Amino acid sequence: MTSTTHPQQTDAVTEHYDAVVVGAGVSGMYALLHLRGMGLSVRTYDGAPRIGGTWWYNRYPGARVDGPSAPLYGYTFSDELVKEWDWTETQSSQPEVLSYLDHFADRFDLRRDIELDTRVDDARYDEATQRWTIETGTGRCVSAAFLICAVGALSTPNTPDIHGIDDFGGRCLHTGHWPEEPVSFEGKRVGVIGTGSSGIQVIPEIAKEAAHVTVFQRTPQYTVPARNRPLKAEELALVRDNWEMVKAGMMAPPAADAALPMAPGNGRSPFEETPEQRHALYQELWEQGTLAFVYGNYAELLVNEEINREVCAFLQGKIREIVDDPDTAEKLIPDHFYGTKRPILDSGYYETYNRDNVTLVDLREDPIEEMTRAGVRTVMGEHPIDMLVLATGFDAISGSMLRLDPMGRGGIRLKEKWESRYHNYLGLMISDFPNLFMIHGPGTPGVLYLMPLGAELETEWIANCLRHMSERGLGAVEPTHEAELAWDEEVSALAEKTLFPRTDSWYTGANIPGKPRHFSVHVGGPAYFHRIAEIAEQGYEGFAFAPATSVGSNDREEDS
Ligand code: NA7
Repeated sequence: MTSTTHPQQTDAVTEHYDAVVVGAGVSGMYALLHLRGMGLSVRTYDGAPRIGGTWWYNRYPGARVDGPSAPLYGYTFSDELVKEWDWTETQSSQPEVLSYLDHFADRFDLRRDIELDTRVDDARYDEATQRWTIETGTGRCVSAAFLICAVGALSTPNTPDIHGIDDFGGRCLHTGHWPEEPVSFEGKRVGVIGTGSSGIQVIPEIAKEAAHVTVFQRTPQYTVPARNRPLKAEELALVRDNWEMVKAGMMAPPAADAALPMAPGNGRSPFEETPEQRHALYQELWEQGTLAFVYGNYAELLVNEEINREVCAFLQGKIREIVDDPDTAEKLIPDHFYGTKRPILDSGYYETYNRDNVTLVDLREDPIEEMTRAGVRTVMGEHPIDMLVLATGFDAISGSMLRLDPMGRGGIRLKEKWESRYHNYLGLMISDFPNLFMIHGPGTPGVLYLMPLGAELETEWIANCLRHMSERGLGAVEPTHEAELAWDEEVSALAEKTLFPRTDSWYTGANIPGKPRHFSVHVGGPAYFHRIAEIAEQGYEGFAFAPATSVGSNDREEDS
């Protein structure tokens, strides 16, 4: 399937592919399957020892899908796959998602084109050959006409710069890079920093085992019961029997005049209901648990301050009701708009603070000064611990692309290009970086949509673009600067209709010191996919294509 060496390329380049995919997680594996299915030669590299991407690395106790779960968190393209994989719980656990991805890789014979333990260290575009040169940490140097970056929106762990952290004498673990072997907390005093989705999932699990848990909280969070339970056979059967309809529902955009462009809400107007009726709805959704608390709520939830504040007050009431100690309860009360940080689902999080072996330190009134050999020193005193768990999240959405830091035309590095803004078009391409495609990059709905389905749809768009080029003898594509600016405005204008940009969160980059504050998620959900299809149908408006140069022409028919 691979082509012969191009004379212009250095001798160091040993193999040539039509496409190199960086990342063997949910997106990268689908890209490999789909592009290979078109007859292209594809190689996939991943630095991890196993496939799965974020589902491999985030193996901490309690890790589960935090969005609409089984069977919606899964690939949709194969009816057989939907029929043969029996999800067992309503909120799939990390081990189950990883097994599913293993099954996917085996069933579609993906492993022969995936190199594991192989991190891509560098990627450079050569304008003369219209090809990318890719170097790996294992000393490989290959070339590809197209570079597909499936590097993950939540894959670059954020490790806080705490003075003395390297001097800590105990074990330090990060939820986003959890060790492969089981970790025992038995008899240990454990410190946990971070109370986002990962912290809220892991803290109750550690508390069941450890001698003591001290939670260091910078920002309190709202969380709603996951109400995880075994999935009933008849529930799975219902989805399978109505799969076409279910799938259509996953892709259907809300009406153009919907309050929230990303989700239809429950179809009721909060302004036509009494406060008692609204409260009854919140209570009903709380009892139901899951993300129904967002998607079954009023569509105004994420756009209207008044409604959002009412929902916050309801949730604050729940915290005060659940947590026995009033001081601890007050420390746990958040003050941001509900849903503008990632909505969290938990299994007994607030209840955990009623245990004798759990203490909460509010870092807003008692900040960390430093780590010592024996623990964490805050302004008010020392907290002795044996182990430290960092549940401090990720340099999200743009972080993994910046870590890859490809070099585009004229030697420009992505870090330079994205210094103050994540310039891109459709979230899929970047000007000055021809033939480089991103999946779940900034500017896509990524983390606010069903990620496996989003990866399928983005890959299919990319594949159609490659087909368009192949049929016309084109060798390079990139967006225009003007199209990028217009896209940035379009994405920002949509976000401005919501409360999202008003909260400091990893969506806005506010969790990483020095990162430009920029809400870079497309909040249109399914509408985004209709928009990018429309642009393709209109002849790829906003993209500039170049004919294939003779030296760079990699003539896919000949290569394949
Ligand atoms: P998150 O949601 O970014 O949470 C990280 C937490 O760590 C959050 O509470 C942060 O507080 C806290 N944090 C980060 N840096 C520090 C420092 N320096 N000191 C104290 N506390 C800190 O990451 P998760 O891994 O929980 O979840 C990420 C997504 O992955 C999740 O939404 C799922 O979709 C999967 P902050 O709020 O920034 O003040």
